[in-house]
Amino acid sequence: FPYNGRLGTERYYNHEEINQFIEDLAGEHPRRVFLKTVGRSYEGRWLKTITITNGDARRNKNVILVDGGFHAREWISPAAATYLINQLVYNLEDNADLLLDFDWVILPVVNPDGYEYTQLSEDTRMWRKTRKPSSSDCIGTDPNRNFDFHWNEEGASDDPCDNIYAGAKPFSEPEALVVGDLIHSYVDRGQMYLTLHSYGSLILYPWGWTAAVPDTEEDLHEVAAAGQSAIQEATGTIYKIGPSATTINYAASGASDDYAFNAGFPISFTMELPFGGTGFDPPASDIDSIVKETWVGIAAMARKVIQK
Ligand code: ING
Ligand code: ZN
Repeated sequence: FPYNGRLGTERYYNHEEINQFIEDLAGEHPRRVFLKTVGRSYEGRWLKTITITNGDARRNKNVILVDGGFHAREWISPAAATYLINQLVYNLEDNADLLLDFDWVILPVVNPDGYEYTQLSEDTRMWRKTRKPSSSDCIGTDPNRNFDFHWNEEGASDDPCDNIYAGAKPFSEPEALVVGDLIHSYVDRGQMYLTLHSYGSLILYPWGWTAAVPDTEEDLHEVAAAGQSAIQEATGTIYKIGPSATTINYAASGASDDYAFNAGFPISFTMELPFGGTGFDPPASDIDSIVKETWVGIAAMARKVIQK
């Protein structure tokens, strides 16, 4: 398949490989691909964004901001981000419209400490959180409960031993703060924020912190529906779409999609990739079909944003 690019879909890659990949891309395409170091994880891993443009040097283009790897065990998420990068860099022909209207900014692994930890052994494979010690013996904070918007109100925990521990304070985790800073630095041009999680085959939009829905729910729904139907047409996979608080069975505050939406991204989604038969650990042989399907949905949503 010609567009799998430098990092293919035959296996999962570690954080260093993914960082090397985006660095190489920027080196090879200096006029249209840009690398930026935006922070460091608790354990000192570099957080780098890749910005992909068509090189037309038009300033102040609209931006789509995408991140993956918030939760350590959700391996398919960085894989989907990697595939999206391959598409936007290598498949200019099919994606010309998506790069005419947007610059794409991607942070493929938000929580590399957790991601690396899950690769150590079977015992650590299901880790979700960051790896920064807390006030107790338990380690880590849920980075998707750590954002400074209705922090720790609903569906988040004060207990450092819980998987949804909100942290000692908003943005206590350097990784979450980096994403918060990215959201602010691109919000003026930001048309869509997309955070990739697994699993559940869902496209979720705000709010997560309350069952109330935003005034602009129709817009959110319309864009999500474009992704949903493109995916169903392509593979038959049925995604559910809706506000996160009522579409999954729990409200949750302090998540990044609510934060981005509140900051001013008019479209903001958490995309929960499919169960894939095994949940958090689809076999490597399933990566290819899942990430291609995901890309179909993302491209359709971006095109719907262009039309609006
Ligand atoms: N699911 C998300 C989580 O952080 C979510 C669901 C999305 C909650 C948006 C709140 C807001 O719990 C996974 N799989 O992590
Ligand atoms: Zn997640």
